[in-house]
Amino acid sequence: PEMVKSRDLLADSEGRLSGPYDHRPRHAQTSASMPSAQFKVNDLVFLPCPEGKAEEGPFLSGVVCEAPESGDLVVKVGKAQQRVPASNLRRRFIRDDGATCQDNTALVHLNDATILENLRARHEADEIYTYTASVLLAVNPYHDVTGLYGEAQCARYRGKHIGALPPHPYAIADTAYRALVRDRKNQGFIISGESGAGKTETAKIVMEYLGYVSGSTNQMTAQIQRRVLQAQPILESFGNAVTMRNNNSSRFGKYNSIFFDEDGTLCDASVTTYLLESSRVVVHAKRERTYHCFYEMLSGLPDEKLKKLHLDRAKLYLLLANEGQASATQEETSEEKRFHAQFKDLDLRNFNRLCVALRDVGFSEEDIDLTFQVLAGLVHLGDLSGAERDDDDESATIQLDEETLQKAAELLGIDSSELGSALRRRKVKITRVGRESIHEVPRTTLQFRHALFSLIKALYKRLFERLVARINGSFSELRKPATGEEEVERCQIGILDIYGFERLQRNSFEQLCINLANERLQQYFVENVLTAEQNLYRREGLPWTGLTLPDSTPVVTAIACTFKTLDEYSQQLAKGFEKTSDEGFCQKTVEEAQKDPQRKEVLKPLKMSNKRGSSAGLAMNEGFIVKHYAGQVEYNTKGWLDKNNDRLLVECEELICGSECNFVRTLGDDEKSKVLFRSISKKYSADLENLLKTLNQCHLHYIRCFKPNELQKRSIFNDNLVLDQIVQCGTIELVKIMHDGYPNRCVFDELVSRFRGRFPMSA
Ligand code: AD9
Ligand code: MG
Repeated sequence: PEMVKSRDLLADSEGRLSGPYDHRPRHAQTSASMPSAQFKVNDLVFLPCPEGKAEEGPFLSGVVCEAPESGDLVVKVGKAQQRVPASNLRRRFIRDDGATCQDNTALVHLNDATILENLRARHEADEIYTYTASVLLAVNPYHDVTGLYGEAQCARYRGKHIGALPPHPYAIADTAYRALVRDRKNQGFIISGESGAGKTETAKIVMEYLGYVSGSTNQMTAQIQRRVLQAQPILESFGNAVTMRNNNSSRFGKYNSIFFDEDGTLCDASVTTYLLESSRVVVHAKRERTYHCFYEMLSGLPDEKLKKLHLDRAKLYLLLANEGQASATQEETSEEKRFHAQFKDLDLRNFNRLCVALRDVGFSEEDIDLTFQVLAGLVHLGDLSGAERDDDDESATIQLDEETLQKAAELLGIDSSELGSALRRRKVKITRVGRESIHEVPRTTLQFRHALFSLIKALYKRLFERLVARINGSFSELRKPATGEEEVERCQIGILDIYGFERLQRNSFEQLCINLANERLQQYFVENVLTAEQNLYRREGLPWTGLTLPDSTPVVTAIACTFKTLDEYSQQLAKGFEKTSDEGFCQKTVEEAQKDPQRKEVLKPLKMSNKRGSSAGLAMNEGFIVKHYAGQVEYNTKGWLDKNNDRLLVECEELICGSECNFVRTLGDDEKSKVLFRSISKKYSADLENLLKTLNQCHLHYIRCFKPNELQKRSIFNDNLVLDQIVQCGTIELVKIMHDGYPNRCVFDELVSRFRGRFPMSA
């Protein structure tokens, strides 16, 4: 009856939305001035939970008992009564049949509390999907919801209008597919949400539907379809890992493109990946793991193959254990083993899944063996990492375990003495009286570990890239041979599944890159959905007060400037300038940012919380703070100058390029020009801009994933956690614009021709 048009949203009386950086208490932030006269006795309301009781959730529900003309209202919450200013209240509505809303914009009272209540009730009933106008919200169920997916469901959704059936990614995928066939326009899916929210699963669900709907009309399409789906487990084995927040966390971004010819038949596919977190291969936090493939290999390879690779199923290899295992106590080691034991069965299952997938994508048995051989080589290399030397004795070299060295060298096809000497000594150019000579100097323990880790990281990263290239090659080898005629015009549906926003205990270069991507996508969403919608209203001369939307530009600029400074410093380090340091880079970044009025608002020096340093124990020149749309993150800049350089130490590169094993040799980077520095941040930023350019040519569909709890458990819905995600991702603004806006639109000429003569027209 009384459709309250989202006046009670985040916006204040002038339609201004509180920005994402506003850290006032949430109830102040989300309140709207609403005269108390608007409430009547017996109205159902939500009120903010009092400070200090946050664990009960952000809102309490109550009933208005007294509603005076002016002044506070009296609200009954449970048995108690309390006085509350009207501006703190949100309206609540319970339908007689208790039904939830499939589309948030249809809620009778539209505010953060009712959206939350709707999502919660739907999650409880395993109705995990909810629309918000054209955007699909998905709350991770953390269990397999029976009957939700599969061919029978695909068939149900085929050709139906959005809204005809319960919300589902199939429905959006069907809309996208039909639009592609009808309009011959590229379509894109942006799937976002924080780590563990369900992006990767949702991306697979979308791809499953697209495979289904585009038919397996002939053997080629059926095979491409299978390869698209089978590429996913391969990428997950090599690019996903157990983290604190998600047991299957993607540590790279990916954009899957599926191509269709004129009649909508699947005809090709490709996958682009972004910045694999290569540091995870050599270090990972406690209660986390390195990439799945290592554990899967150890669980799944038959005994005789393991023996050939000199691997022992029961051994806790250093690369597979958390940092510090080299010097761990027995107790720590058994705790670590217990932690790993819980994944044994899953690893075994996934090993088999991986092997099937590799074969399906066209890997020969030899290719598969070689892949595991390289992985095993890395495991043995990793076991050298505990080696040390007497750093007081300048002529001493690292004490490497010969047997381990041999195993690693053999598997990688490298001469073991060459491997040993590259790890033990570095080459130094010395110029004396105009003459240059190369000397070999023993590496310190620190330098040795750096050389070893860079070698392992580079090999793994290139192996991953090689797999991606092979997967892409496997699509093109299926394509019809060119007939000499012009290539048929084809359109694509792209599916973006990128790592979610991250705020860890310790945030490094990788997190800044990940968060930049999220920042850019959020900006894109604001510009292309929210701003575009408002601009349209203005252009059409519709009455619309407008909302002030969050603006990511200052953060994006601040990060771009940070990367520029980082490049300068990384370059200097690569050239061997003694004085270049991570600290110097950090200091310069902060100083530069403080000179710019906009940047200084979003990039700040660390706050010293005590004498020892910042909250993470860092000194001033060891990090900085960035205020992202999704919250404030403290970055630790240790090691960034090196992390930003894609070039491997010359000595190590020579080893790879000189390998006797063909496969390993092709992982070498024999760039003849002796450039010492190749910027990772520059490549990443360029990749990101290219991605956005591609997206720009697509009609976009958004799916927002939500994580209901931090425990990765079913049936738990943490209101505070979900509300934070709703607020951060701009859902509130979206709902407001879509709800107050004009959902049905039609071109003027069409309107006239459709309705001409039906209504008496004046003038
Ligand atoms: V990360 O940014 O890569 O760390 P994602 O990709 O957002 O993250 P993911 O898709 O990996 O999260 O989901 C995490 C886990 O939630 C999965 O491993 C499943 O166990 C669970 N999940 C997610 N979506 C569904 C679903 N639709 N049905 C059942 C699901 N389980
Ligand atoms: Mg993922």
